[in-house]
Amino acid sequence: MQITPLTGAGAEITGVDIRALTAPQFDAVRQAYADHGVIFFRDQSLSEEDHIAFARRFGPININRFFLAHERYPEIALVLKEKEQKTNIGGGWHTDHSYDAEPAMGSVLVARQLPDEGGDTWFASMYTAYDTLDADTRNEIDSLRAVHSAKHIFGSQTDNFYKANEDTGGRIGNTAAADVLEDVAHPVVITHPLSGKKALYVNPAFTTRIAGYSDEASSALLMRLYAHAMNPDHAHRFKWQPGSVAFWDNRATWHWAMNDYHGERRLMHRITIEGCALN
Ligand SMILES: O=C(O)CCC(=O)C(=O)O
Ligand SMILES: [Fe+2]
Repeated sequence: MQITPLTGAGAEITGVDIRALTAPQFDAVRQAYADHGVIFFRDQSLSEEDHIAFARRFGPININRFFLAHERYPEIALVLKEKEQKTNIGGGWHTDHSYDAEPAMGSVLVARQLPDEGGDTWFASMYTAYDTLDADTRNEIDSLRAVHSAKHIFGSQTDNFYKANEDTGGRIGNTAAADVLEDVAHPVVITHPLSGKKALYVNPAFTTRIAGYSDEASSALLMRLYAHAMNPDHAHRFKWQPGSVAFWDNRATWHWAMNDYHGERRLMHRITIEGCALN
């Protein structure tokens, strides 16, 4: 088994069948995941059961409240864009689940049907984003907290790339679940629960404000942090192939699913693993 760091973010793990990881291989995979924030595998052949079994080795599975589920396996959420649909899921920089008090650890995404060209996913390292901030900004944000919400993204009153309208074909199964979610606050800089490294933990989709700042100061700081975190030097563009698997950590990375394959169908199976409160 070989672990190769990639440009920008993440690492590729080769020479391994993730259906049959030995205990030492599993430990090495988990360490690579903690160190790099996202890991990629190629040429895997996972059935739905294999996918579930791999995810379960990392923790309990989070059943998604908003996305459509696989018809036989409720643990698997469908990340689907049909031929005739124009918007996709995740088409902007974000990290999943920051609107929860205990945000999910991450997701294992398996490619099931890919367009001939396009449909890549970008991942950005929030370890690198934090480490490369100037010292004054790091000092300013080290003790701040930010508020996160899902209402404006998944709720019934939204109008954005996730919306369950005729175009998205009701991909978001349950907007009412988002309407009743309480907003939560997390530190702007977290100590990552697996690696112990510091990571920037705000994101353009779900973070609504810096706690205790005026609207103006809050937007100014968030815009500055986002502009820095979006630097392509901190990101890796992953090109999917049949058999590709990506496993990202929501606390150490952002991701962005490109929407450049209109007229073709793309189907991914996603399993999300529970996380913990962040400090
Ligand atoms: O389709 C993808 O590549 C990722 C979509 C996304 O944002 C997610 O599954 O959380
Ligand atoms: Fe996502």
